[in-house]
Amino acid sequence: MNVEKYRGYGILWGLGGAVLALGAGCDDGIDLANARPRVVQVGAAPGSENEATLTLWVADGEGEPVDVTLSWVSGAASGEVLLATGSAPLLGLPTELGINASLGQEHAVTWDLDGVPSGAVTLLVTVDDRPFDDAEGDTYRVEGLDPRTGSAPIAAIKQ
Ligand SMILES: [Ca+2]
Repeated sequence: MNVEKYRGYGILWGLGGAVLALGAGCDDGIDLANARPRVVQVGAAPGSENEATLTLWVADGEGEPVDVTLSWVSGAASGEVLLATGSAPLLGLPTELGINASLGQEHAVTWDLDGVPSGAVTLLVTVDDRPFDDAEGDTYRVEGLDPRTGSAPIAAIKQ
């Protein structure tokens, strides 16, 4: 239900932005454009047994809700990031509160580390603000994150 609620807010924000952009476009020919969402940085902290808390800072120029897809790579091994039971979701993350903050809005999820080798991994983070833009989301790399010992926030680099 919360996802639907946030999407509703996002549509309202989006409409407001579109009206403003149209107004500007009449005078100076600026095209309507959707600012693509981005993940700014990701940190990790050890949690309860075989779990970690992942903290993601997500930004979108229009404050639209953002769907996040997470996977990990460790040497030749890789997999999807599995969310632990009871974790916050990765779909429809609100970004309105971070619209004027350089880091965007902070979100935390709980990662079930079953099957993830010990040591540092590379996280691949795809962020998508569909349905506001039909294009595929952008993917960012976060290198050297250790979910078991914890990592201070690491800057995400666009692929
Ligand atoms: Ca956007």
